Amino acid sequence: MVKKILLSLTCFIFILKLSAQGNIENKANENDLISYKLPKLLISNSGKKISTPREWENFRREEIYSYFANNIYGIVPGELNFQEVEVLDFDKNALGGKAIRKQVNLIFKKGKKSVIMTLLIYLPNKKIKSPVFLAYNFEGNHSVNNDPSIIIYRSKENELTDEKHEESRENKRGGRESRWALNKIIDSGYGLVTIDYNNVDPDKNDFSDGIHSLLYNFGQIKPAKNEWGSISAWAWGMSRIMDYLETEELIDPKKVILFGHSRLGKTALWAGATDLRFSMVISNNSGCGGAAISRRRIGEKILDINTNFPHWFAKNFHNFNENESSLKVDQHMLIALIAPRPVYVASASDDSWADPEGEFLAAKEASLIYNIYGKKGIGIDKLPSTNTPFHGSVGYHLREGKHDVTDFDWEQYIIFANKHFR
Ligand code: GTR
Repeated sequence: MVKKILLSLTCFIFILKLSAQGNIENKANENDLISYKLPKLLISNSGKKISTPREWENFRREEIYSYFANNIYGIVPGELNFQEVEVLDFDKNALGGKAIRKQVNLIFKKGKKSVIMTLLIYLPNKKIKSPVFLAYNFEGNHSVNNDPSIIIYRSKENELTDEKHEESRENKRGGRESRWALNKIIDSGYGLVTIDYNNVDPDKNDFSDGIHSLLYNFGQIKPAKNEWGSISAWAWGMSRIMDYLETEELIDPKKVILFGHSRLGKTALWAGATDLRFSMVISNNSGCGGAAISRRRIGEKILDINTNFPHWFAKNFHNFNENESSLKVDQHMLIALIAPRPVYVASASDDSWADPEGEFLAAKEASLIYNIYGKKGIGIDKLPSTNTPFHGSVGYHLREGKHDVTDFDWEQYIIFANKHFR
């Protein structure tokens, strides 16, 4: 008994000590003794206090960005632009006449290697430049809609022409329609630009294929420890698509909204942090390595993600397996890199693997930067109840249900985009 009391007393004193340490102190979980201290957004590495957009942009932003680039996602070790654009299809009478459909190949070449990115574009059938959502899809362009004219992409390794494979590819046509709300998007005056993320870098632990191999130095077979993993490669791909969108007369390049779900939500955040041309970023259920605070260690942890997906991040990120507290950043700082552009973080109530509360807290902490710009960030302090969206410069909602993208999510993104663009 005396032992028990002594033990509880020691734990109590331990928690008190931790709470006295800093101002951004959070407890991960009611029943959890693990406390953590977030690195401070507004104090530079040399201890300087940041209070103006200029101070933020001139050095604090850069030191945070470069830390993420070298230690988490990996730097892109060179430059490569597409050499050719091949228009595969242009139809002014798509989706029953209300949309224009365009399909385009962006062709990248280096030595004997090449990568082809096949874009599927739907735009409202209007004579104005449309704002667009730019988003990767998981299972091929033809999974996004049932439209029989969507070209099925065949990668070189996957060039199986036998009937069985043809049939299985056909079966996926429209298979992911429920995640895309395409009619809502078009009816609200937005376009959708999408591409299978495997086109840029196949999602497997193999660095001999995809875009990585086009930027190797002589004799190199895998990225160096601070160089790009797959997420960084996918983010790079979004920027190259943006290069093309800037030349597309039917699209307003000042209104390109990045959207991504899950691993692609992580990608959207990193792409938005890297490339300032994207005017808005939406991350849906992005979780660990996306919007969720790593130090909470709730749901998926750095060790889990680096074990299950060893190719997603830079090799340097593996140094932080079971070692989150030695990171000089946490994911609220990734969201902050997008400021002052509007950013949306969305969670789902049953998606505990992605740690909804951790996603919310990161969005809340990132709001400090928006305040410096004279903008309202998220505007709330506590995780809201389900299906109650908040649309400041930082948007947030906790949708009821599982890890997914639903019509409810898209309705919020369209309202959010309308609010900031119109
Ligand atoms: C999960 C993974 C998450 C998330 C998700 C996805 O298995 O643990 O980090 O990215 O996959 O992309 O579907």
